[in-house]
Amino acid sequence: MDNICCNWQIETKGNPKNMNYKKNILITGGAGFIGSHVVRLFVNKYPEYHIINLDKLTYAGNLENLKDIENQPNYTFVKADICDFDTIMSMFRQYNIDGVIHLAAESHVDRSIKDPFTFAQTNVMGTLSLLQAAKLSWENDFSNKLFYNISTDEVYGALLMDDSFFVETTKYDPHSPYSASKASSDHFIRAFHDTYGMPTIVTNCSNNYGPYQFPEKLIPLFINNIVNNKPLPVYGKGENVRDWLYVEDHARAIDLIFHKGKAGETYNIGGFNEWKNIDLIKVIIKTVDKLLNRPEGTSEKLITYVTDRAGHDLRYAIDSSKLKEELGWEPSLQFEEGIEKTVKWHLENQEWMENIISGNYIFN
Ligand code: NAD
Ligand code: TDX
Repeated sequence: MDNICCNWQIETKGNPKNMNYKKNILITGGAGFIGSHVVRLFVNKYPEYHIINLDKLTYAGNLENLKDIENQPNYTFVKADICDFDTIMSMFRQYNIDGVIHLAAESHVDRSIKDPFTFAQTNVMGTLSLLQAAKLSWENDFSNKLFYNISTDEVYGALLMDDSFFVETTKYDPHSPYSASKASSDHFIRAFHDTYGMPTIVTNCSNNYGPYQFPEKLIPLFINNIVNNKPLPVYGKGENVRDWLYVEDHARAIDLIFHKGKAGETYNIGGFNEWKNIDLIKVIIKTVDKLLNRPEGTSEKLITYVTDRAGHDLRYAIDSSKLKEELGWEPSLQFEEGIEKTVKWHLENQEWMENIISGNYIFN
């Protein structure tokens, strides 16, 4: 297969020791929000594994997210594009990869509405490039191998305002270019399982929040705007419902599923934690005002209703009973606790946000 897109100069950082690691795990998108939590968890918890974090460092990739583990001996960073098939092939060979946890993606719905092409390129063609490289490197001997794709609840479409949930068998019905591209990548994962027998797992998770989330997403954007007394752009009437999960709970689920999940299966991940946007925004306002010693309700005046997102899905709600019943996973944090932790982290790490806003965060 020819390179799907341009050649990418491979740059590595870290300590690729020639040790006999028990597993060599490729984590893609590890410099992003969720990926950085997954990399941190695996590097710290499994010194017997070599963790190779492959990331292109798009606007959303930030190596500051991983400062605390970058010098660990079992960690290697590789700057590369998942669409660059030749580079990915040589990575698989060089590091003898036996497990993939694939998070690299274009992840923001609003950007997908403006630029769907990039989403198809990275999320569909990039995933295919990784799958094909894994298949060829593993030479159709898939014993002790796993390709694990991190997906989203948005592939299932939108729910009504009733008591329905997305379950693992819900038919895919994506509406945004983002969710269409993620649905397509999930289909390719399952096609490689069904056609070639590759051991694959797909998990579909609800909205994540927590430290290191890029401030284009609702929660970090609004925390930063409240701190700086800037308007809070609420799409439509603020009536849309999202189901929120603290990012470290997602990372714990990924760890569990990577080790105990069954190949060929799909697992939904979510905390049964639905919030109407406007109610969630009021919780954020209350928490930031409290922690900044402002009188309660001070920042409510910042709420500004703006034109709705095109094709805005009304409601998402994940039923994660399968994961609880089969593997025993449950979220550890109550929502108010998670929001308070997230706001505190932002107040204590304002430099992280300032570096993003000033553009000083890009790796070079
Ligand atoms: P993010 O945008 O914060 O991070 C994405 C990372 O992928 C960045 O580090 C970026 O540099 C990297 N990347 C992008 N294009 C690349 C390419 N071509 N080659 C290599 N690296 C590339 O995203 P996130 O919110 O951390 O989401 C991670 C994954 O989890 C995505 O697949 C997303 O669809 C999925 N997901 C996210 C959520 C959520 O609420 N954020 C929920 C469910 C599933
Ligand atoms: O400024 C805003 N105003 C607003 O009202 C923004 C950025 C968002 N919103 C609304 C849109 C959504 O209903 O808030 C809700 C959450 O929006 P986002 O943070 O953009 O998340 P969402 O579109 O729900 O998608 C997220 O969760 C699922 C992630 O970005 C995806 O990567 C993940 O798959």
